[in-house]
Amino acid sequence: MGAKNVQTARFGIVHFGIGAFHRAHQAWYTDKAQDQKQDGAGWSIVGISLRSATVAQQLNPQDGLYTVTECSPGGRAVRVIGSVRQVLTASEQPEAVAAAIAAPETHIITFTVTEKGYCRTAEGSLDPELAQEGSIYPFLGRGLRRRLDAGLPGLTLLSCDNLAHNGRQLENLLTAYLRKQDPELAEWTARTCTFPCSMVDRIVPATTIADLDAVAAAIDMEDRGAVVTEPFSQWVIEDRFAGQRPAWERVGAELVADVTPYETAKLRLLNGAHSALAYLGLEQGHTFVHEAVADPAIRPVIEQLMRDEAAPTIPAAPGQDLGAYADALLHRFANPALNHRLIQIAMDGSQKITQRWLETLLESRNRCPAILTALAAWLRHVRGDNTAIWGAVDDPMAEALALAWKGRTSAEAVHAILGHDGVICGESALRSSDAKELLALIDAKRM
Ligand code: CS2
Repeated sequence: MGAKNVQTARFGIVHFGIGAFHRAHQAWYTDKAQDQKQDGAGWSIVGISLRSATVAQQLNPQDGLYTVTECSPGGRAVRVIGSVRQVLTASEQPEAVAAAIAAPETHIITFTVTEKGYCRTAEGSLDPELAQEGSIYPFLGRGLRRRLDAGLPGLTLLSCDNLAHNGRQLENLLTAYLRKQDPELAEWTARTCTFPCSMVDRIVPATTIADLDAVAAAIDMEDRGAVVTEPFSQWVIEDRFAGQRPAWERVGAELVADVTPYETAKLRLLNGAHSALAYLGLEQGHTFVHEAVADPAIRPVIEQLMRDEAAPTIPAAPGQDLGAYADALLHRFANPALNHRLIQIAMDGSQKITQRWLETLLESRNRCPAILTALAAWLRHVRGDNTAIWGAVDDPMAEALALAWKGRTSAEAVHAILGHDGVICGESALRSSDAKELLALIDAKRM
């Protein structure tokens, strides 16, 4: 790995949430853009983990270098990535995080902090209880305040999480935080920073010991920061940058005026199908996505969800073929070389199902039996039906969801979870006809 030519960076990106996804996606694009560069401008990333020091311990001793392995039935392709300069652990190095944001060479802050990292209420506004020390907001507030004081320009804050209108959400949430903490900074941020929306796509299973062993055998050295992924990758970015950016479009990223059709299709078809595969698949005893999608009892539900229920709610962009998109997704899900665990996708369902299923249900003019079948499986999952085999429910709302089921009938629980004042619902409460159909499905436990 030492052979990779790491440039002295003149332009910086600060990234919050340097997990496997970022390393296989934005850092991979940035590395490829570096290899293509014609202008001599070097870009590098300071990665930040909010709490855990694990990634810092993996990558810093390797000078930030690590491998991305693309797995397909045809074999494995390994690439060394040299775009990450350093990893900081925010809880231990708050001063270094503020300094990275305030560095004159920093132009962009990117985010993959997962849905729950945005600290939202069920209605989608900032939850002041959650947006405390340790969340992204105080770190952003301190770093941006230093830029203002130093007379430096604003930044592009680019959300790369699976949220609808992710840039707008980040903008609204950060603005709400800053208005309370530092109104002058809120005004400066609104005037000088931009918050583009983006659609990110690449399936990145959590790295296993077997993956690390396979990489070590392939490159003849240990790589503690290795990530594995599929060959496919997509990144569609709203072209709204406050300053400079890497030439990501030279290596496959698409810069567009409006991300909405791509983002909505990805959330409702890919992620919607993924969550359905997770809850239906776990109930059937499957471990991996490729097993669940091959199950003749599950596959028709997935096809119906994507083609008949989600796709008709999406006004496609010119040239966007949603039928072909669904075909391609089924092919990607079937990749047997990936070993993508259903339990990984089942995590944090309370933060995911609104944009993956409930918005389709609300916007659809037709019945959506496949989504309701998946929703019934999720409700059984959070009731605890799968815990004997798959362990405790991993969700920030797990306790509230279990409580909503406790001593209640299915009808009462559905109301407590998905009604107007429900645990997760807010604006996207179920229509009464859907609620009725859902109830029958919960208790029938069949597909
Ligand atoms: C998955 C996503 O874990 C999940 O919830 O649906 O991480 C999915 O693999 C990515 O969005 C694919 O781009």
